[in-house]
Amino acid sequence: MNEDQRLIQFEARINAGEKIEPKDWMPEAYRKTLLRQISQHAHSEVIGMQPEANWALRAPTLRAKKILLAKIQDEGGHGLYLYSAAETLGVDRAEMIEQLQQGKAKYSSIFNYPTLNWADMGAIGWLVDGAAIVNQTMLAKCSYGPYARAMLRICKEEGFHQRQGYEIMAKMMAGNDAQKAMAQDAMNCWWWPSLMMFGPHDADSPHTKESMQWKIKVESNDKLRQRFINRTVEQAYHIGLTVPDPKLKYNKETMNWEIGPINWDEFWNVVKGNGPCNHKRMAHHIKYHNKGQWVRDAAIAFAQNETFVTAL
Ligand code: FAQ
Repeated sequence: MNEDQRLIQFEARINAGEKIEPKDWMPEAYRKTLLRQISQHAHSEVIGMQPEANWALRAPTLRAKKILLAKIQDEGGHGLYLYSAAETLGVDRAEMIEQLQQGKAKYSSIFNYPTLNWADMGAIGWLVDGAAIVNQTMLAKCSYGPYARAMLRICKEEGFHQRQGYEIMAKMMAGNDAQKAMAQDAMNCWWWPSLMMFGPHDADSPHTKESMQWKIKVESNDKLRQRFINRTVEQAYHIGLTVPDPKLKYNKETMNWEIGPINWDEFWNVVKGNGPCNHKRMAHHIKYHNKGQWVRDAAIAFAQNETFVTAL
């Protein structure tokens, strides 16, 4: 078969809902887009541990601390499944990490904001994991088998994370005036950046058309963002939080909550490395990655020794 015939067969398999597996033929552009997206997703999970780790030693109760530690550990696990899924596309983890540390690979804009009080833990769990679930439930239907399967387990864990965050917010909203103000402040800080997590509007998203054609993404950035808004506005009202958007209004015909304009200058500024914590996040990652070199060396030495002993 020539390249054109292979492409026709590949697209027919995708249209029939089949999963593409690592050893199957795939267009180079499909492999590249998947590698970009999955590795960026993996980096996001790992960098996303940092804002929460800030509170691991300061959680208000032992129960809250145990839950937060379990959540942070889950995020590390998500990073590992995703690096493994990306490795099936022919690039190893060390190279992906090098690309991250050199600024050649992105991670989610959301993790460049600071976590200054306990309510920020609530907002991350409720809003950030809530947005991640909406996006990842869609990605569980992705045409690439290893990515879709990694998403199934990740989504189950994100469901627990979202409830953990909502519980923190609900408890603070049932507390005293100072606690209510902290929760509202966290809502004000995280609402807009959470909406930005879904990426630029469809008309400004260079990758959406091709990614949807190949079912890497099965729904667009705007559609997912709207689903998240509809869900979250109701949850906010339920516990007495105000959505920080004076233009927010319900459209009875479309049954959607319509929002005011998103500040895309802020988004691109953060993506380009100028957010409040970009520098801090990367410096921390590099420092502890270097500190962990002995663990990687020991693992390699152990594996080589095992091979040597087995060969004997
Ligand atoms: N941040 O054409 P599109 C989590 C970039 S995990 C930074 O729309 P695409 C769990 C995009 O890469 C959260 N960059 O691109 C957790 C592209 O640049 P490039 C992470 C962004 O790929 C919770 C350019 O803009 N989730 O939260 C962002 O079709 C708590 C044009 O954009 C994922 O990564 C952004 N927000 O759609 C962990 C999900 N948005 O690459 C710890 C997987 C866009 O050409 C604690 N990823 N860009 O240089 C996706 O679903 C997609 O990649 C999108 C973007 C939807 C993010």
